[in-house]
Amino acid sequence: MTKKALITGITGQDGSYLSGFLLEKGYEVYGMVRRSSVERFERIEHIKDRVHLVQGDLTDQSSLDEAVKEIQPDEVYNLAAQSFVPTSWNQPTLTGEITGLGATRLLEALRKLKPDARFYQASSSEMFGKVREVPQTELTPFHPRSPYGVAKVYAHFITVNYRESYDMFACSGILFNHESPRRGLEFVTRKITHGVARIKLGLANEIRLGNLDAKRDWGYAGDYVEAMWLMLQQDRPDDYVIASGETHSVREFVEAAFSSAGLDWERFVVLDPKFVRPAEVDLLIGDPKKAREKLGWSPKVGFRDLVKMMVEEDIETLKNSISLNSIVNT
Ligand code: NAP
Ligand code: G4F
Repeated sequence: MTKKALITGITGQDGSYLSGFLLEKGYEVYGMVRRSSVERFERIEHIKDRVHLVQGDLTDQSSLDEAVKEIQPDEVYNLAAQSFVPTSWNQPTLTGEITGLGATRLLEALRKLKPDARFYQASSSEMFGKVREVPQTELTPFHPRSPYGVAKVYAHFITVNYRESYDMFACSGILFNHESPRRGLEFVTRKITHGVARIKLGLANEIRLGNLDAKRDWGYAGDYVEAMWLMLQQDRPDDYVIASGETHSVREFVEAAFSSAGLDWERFVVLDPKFVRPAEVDLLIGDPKKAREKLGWSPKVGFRDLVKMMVEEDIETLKNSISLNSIVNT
């Protein structure tokens, strides 16, 4: 029988890749979307006709109950969140409501209305924050450094708790940073690659950035959604670190992005204290050993190829929109 998957956050980066992946596997895909005065479906435009969109919001229990009751999903992927770390200092309680308590609301809906559904929680390497060991594993203690990280720790442990209290098939994927041409423009990787594309095409002459020394373990989002699915296909629910096992500084990302467009980054990057955070996560590097051994998962796209893919696609997309505009204006 065709399996049904419900994805919260389907309009986000990961939601768009996961829905494409599950459609390829033959799933009937349901995606939760929030009401908005303008539709923001660009990331799922190519599959919009093949997925069922249901209105709902992680801050609203009744919409979650209704969705679960109606759909009766076999698998639920909770990807929705206020996911931008700097915003979590400006909107700490909203971040807690969505990113933290949202997970409990969804788990409650499942406990009451579809307790045998398999549940995936989008946990984050931000939970490690001020890291207690290098590299970070499933057993490394958490020390979050932002309201976002704190909310993710809560959501992580409520997932563990529902597994232990109610015997639910609930898993957390502790995913390290993963990027793609569909990444939001506010995150540093896409801010850089989009900025490089604008500079290359003569549309800008600088990129303003904060801390270039921060190090992240960056992978490709298209690879990481497979790991989410694999977790829900196991005999037992468990938590897994999903990472590349390599770390690079923001400065290295900048150098690689400018050099893949044939540009010298030092002529264009301006340091701006506005983008420095009140508390920084200095170094993230994950150990994906458990995922490799138990899920048979490993990433396919490496750091340099990821940067190149993002720069090339940003240049291509901008070029196309410039020529489209010039046709419209003639
Ligand atoms: P994203 O692009 O920011 O997408 C977030 C999604 O959540 C969007 O679809 C957004 O909808 C939705 N959303 C926000 N508030 C909501 C609410 N109140 N109710 C329902 N939906 C809501 O994030 P992403 O990069 O795809 O990440 C997916 C998940 O993985 C997030 O939980 C993130 O925190 C986590 N994570 C990401 C990474 C990473 O490196 N990307 C690493 C670890 C963990 P709108 O389109 O309407 O805004
Ligand atoms: O790209 P970022 O904003 O991602 P961050 O904070 O690591 O969070 C992302 O990954 C997490 C997984 O670890 C997810 F849970 C979370 O939802 C999100 O997807 O910033 C990366 C680094 C930071 O150290 C930041 O200080 O880049 C540094 N940075 C330097 N200049 C900047 C900038 N970040 C942004 N966004 N903008 C800058 O101008």
